[in-house]
Amino acid sequence: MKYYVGIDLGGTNIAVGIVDEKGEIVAKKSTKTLHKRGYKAIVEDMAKLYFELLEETKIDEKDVVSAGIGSPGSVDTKNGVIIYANNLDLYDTPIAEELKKHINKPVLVDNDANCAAWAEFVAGSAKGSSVAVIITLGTGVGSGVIIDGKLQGGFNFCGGELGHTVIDVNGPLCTCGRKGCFEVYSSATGLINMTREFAEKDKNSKLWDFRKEGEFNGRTAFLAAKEGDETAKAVVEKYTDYLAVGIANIINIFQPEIFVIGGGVSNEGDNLINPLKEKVFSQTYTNPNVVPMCDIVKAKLGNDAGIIGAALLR
Ligand code: BMX
Ligand code: ZN
Repeated sequence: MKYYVGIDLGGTNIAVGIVDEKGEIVAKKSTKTLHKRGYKAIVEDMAKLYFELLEETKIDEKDVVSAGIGSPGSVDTKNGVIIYANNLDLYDTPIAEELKKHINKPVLVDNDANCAAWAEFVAGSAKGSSVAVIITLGTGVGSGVIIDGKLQGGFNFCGGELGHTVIDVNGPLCTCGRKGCFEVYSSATGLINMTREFAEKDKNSKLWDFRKEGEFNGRTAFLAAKEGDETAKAVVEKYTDYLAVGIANIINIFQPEIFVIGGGVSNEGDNLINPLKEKVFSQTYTNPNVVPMCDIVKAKLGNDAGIIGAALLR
């Protein structure tokens, strides 16, 4: 059996996993990113976790073929360099070269959402499709576009950032500098902001009561809506409306065979996806009664997609 190392470099955690030929995680470990310490210390921790995993699984290092890293931001996949990841303070960072100093294997690097998309394409919900789009609803809205078996990054590796297409020109400022990006509304962060905004205006609502230790999270509105709270239902409705606009825009551009939704918010499952589908298909340029249309589905690999996709990068 051959093995591959997958590393998911996030704003909060670094997760390292050993993945087998079938795309299944054999073992994984994580530690805090603490990005202020710089990339060399971060990479040292990646290697440390890898060697601990080898030890624990008794996998022979000779059977490990390659390693892959998924990072937020723009990645020069040809040279294994993080061009720009503002949330990690990384610019022009030769991360593949650095990891190779510790792990003497080929190291590939790609954007985090591209890795998740690749995992879904190779071993998850988008398996076998000709054109697939995957979005992740997490801290941001990440995305990966796969056409004829290839991730699309544009000529300068910075393409396919669907989270930074504008939905409202007068909307709130996005971290990318534009106003009203898809990410501002449809990320888990956007959902939490929306939840807080509605709840603060209606402190008699269940939505307000459903705070956990004074905080809202990505589940609060959905949970309170299930209990029949009108303010919470309004949040879910507004959130789904914006999400549907963003998805319909993407479908109009790519007409993917399959559209996969991942990231924390996708855990709502049918509760989110069924009403969403209705809203999306009422807006796409054509509809399922005229031509075959893509299906919109939940990501299959959940949180592990980042590790699996990074491990399976080729
Ligand atoms: C942002 C952008 C994307 C990333 C996405 C999801 C940066 C640093 N990040 O849109 O490259 O894929 O967030 O990131 O520019 P996550 O943190 O939600 O996984
Ligand atoms: Zn943006």
